[in-house]
Amino acid sequence: DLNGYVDAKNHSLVIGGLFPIHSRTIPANESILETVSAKCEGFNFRGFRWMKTMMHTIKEINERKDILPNITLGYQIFDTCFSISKSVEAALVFLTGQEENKPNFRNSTGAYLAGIIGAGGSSLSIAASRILGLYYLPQVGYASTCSILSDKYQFPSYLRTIPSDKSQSSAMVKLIQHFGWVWIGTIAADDDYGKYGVKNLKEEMEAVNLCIAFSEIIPKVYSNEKMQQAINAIKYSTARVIVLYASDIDLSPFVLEIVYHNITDRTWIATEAWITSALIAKPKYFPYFGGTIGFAIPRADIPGLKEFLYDVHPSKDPNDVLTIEFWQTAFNCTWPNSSVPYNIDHRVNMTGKEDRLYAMSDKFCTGEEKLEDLKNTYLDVSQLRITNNVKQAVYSMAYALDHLSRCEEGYGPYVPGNTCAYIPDFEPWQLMFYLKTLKFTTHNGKRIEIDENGDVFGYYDILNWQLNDNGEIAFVEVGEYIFTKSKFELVIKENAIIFWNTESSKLPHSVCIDLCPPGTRKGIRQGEPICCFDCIPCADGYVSRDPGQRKCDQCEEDYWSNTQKSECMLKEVEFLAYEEALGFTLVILSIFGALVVLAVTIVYVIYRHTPLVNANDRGLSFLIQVSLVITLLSSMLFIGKPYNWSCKTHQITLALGFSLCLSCILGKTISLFLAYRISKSKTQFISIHPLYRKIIVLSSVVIQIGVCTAYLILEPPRVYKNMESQNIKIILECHEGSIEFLCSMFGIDVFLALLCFLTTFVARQLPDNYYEGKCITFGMLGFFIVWISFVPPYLSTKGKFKVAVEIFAILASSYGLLGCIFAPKCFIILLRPKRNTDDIVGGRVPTADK
Ligand code: TCR
Repeated sequence: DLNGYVDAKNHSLVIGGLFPIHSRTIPANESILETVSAKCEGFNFRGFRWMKTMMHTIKEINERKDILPNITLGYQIFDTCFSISKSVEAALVFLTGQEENKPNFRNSTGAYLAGIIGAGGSSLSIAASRILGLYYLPQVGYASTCSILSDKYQFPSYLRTIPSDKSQSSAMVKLIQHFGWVWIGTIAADDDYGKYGVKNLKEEMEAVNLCIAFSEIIPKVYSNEKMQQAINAIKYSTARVIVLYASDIDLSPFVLEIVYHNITDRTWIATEAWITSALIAKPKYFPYFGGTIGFAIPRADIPGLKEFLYDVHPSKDPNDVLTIEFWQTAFNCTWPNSSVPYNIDHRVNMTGKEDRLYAMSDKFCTGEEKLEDLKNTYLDVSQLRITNNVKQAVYSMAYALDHLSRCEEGYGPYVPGNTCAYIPDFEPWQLMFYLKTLKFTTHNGKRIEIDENGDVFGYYDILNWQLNDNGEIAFVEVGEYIFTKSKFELVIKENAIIFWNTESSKLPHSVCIDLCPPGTRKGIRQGEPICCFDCIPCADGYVSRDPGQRKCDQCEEDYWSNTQKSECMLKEVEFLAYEEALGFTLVILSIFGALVVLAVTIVYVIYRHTPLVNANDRGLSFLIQVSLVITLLSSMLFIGKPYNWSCKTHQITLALGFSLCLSCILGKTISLFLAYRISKSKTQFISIHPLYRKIIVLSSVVIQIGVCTAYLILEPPRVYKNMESQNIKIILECHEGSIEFLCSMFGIDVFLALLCFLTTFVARQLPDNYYEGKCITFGMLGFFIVWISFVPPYLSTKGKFKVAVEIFAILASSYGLLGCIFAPKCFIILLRPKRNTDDIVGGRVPTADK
């Protein structure tokens, strides 16, 4: 029941071969289950070519004089129908010689079986190898790439001339990283090739923090439900780049499904199994699969193969059912009198989506059909990749046999005794010995070295599907991946990729979530892949400068985050500056005040001989004016950037200014007070001696100076950067140093002010030409009101406004005193000179000492 070819006559040694000449077995009819081998369908031109290549290679080897000169090789080839069952069946036939149930390595042809080439797909090779491995029968694969076949414990006699998928998976990861994709979908065939391939890929991707968006399986036997699951995953995922790990044969129904659902705008990463497959690379699929990028094993030219392939005709052998089927399928006709049934597709109908590989035809074949006219995979020798592997697999077997045949007794490899093995009756493991360490150079100068795992290294071409001028799909080489045991190198020729199958025709962008922009950080989503995350804005005072940061960095001292949280900015320094309107106005006010005081002084100097000026101590009046200038100008020390010196001076000048001013006023009010007491007791008016007044003034100023000096020495005020009250600003302010000292300093002033008030209040009734008593009472009242009302705003404001409030209070109280003490007097001096006399108007003038 196995289809195939045998050429064993006159040969003592044959090589077995397993090729997928059909794509699938026909599902058995359940009502008549018999123990017969399944029938096959879906003629596979590519497999047919591979098989022909094996025949051609054996022919070539037999013709060569340098390899196996005295031995001609035969072959026995079976069609695996791309199915495990057929492969196992074939393996058993190889071993048992069909009827016999005990292996004797003399196969059904009667010749010795050296080893087996094949099978195509990994699952088939694995299945066959499990049996062949039992007897250590050498098996050289040409297309099975599954990574577990490297495991010599499980597959002791398996070798291959194609690199393992381990290499391809790492190449894919490099490619994915190269293009900056991180969110990848995977689709695998439901076999060892697909599943192990995706497993390897997954592991490699996880190692470099790439994520799998979805991982789906294409069913082997068409099932609408399973197919829809895969299709939906593709449709609804944000992954724009998808790895497709499957053989082309398994892929065809999936491709139809993609076309049916009109899924475009995806970039497919192809494995070497379908990148150059004529089944998929059809121009009609280009809108869906254009731009596919993937790996291919190197292409080679095989001299003489083309002629050998063309040398095929069904009339040569009426029993050659495969050739007849080939002819029928290729030319879409029926060979007369043949037992080969015309190909019918038994696959489950894909309801309207069917892409019948073979259409019915009642046309008879004439035998005159021209192969030259045919555009067929079988005859296309432009992409010989796996085909070349078949050739190398046959050659490995031949070279191993050749080495074995050249063994010299006594120098042989087998211990003990350094014995040799002889063709034809050697043990399989004896040939394995030569195969395991095989190194040879191919017809096109490539080196093949089979390592201890039965694997080879080499390189992959990176191909890209582009449309050429004829409207056909061209496999454009856009780079390569070179790998040896220690070296892995990916080279991509970026400008060779002229087409991307995306809406924008630009490089696709496949991420779950875009990199977090500066100002945010990655926030892990519980239970989701690491490529899907939230972008959480940084907290105040923290920034992330680069996109994709995992955490935000805290700004250094004096720095604060900007509103976007992307940069630390120097904090704004706040103080009451001269330049700004508020500061400027205050400066003007204080200078103006000082000028007014100066004007009063000038008036006083000019009229220094008039009674008014001389009344109640001229010297004190001048001192008051001086002290008012000091207090008014001291307010300017509060403005501008605070320094340690300005913090120290401003409070002290202010306190000193006020104590001087108030003590002078006290000097005056005491005179008035005494005058009043005397007027009450009707005794002779005695004025207080000027010396006492000076002593009062001096002593209070000296006390004040003492307190100030102690303050400055013990706990002086200093500049203080206030960062707590506002994050984005540094408030430069003066720290008092010691509150106690400050209070006692101003306490003295308050005490003086109280004394002034009390003394004048008592004496306010005193008849007075110049209303001095009343004015001072009034002035003192004003002074109190200003400073009492100063407290609440001072406590409730911050930063520069606090300073402004204080300056206002200083200015207001100074202006108040100026206005109350000197304004009425200047008024009289300048505008009512008649009243500037010694005469008493309605009372006694307290005569000041002259
Ligand atoms: N390894 C696949 C089968 C396969 C194949 C191919 C089939 C490969 N390359 C080309 C047809 C054409 C790579 C496997 O199953 O291991």
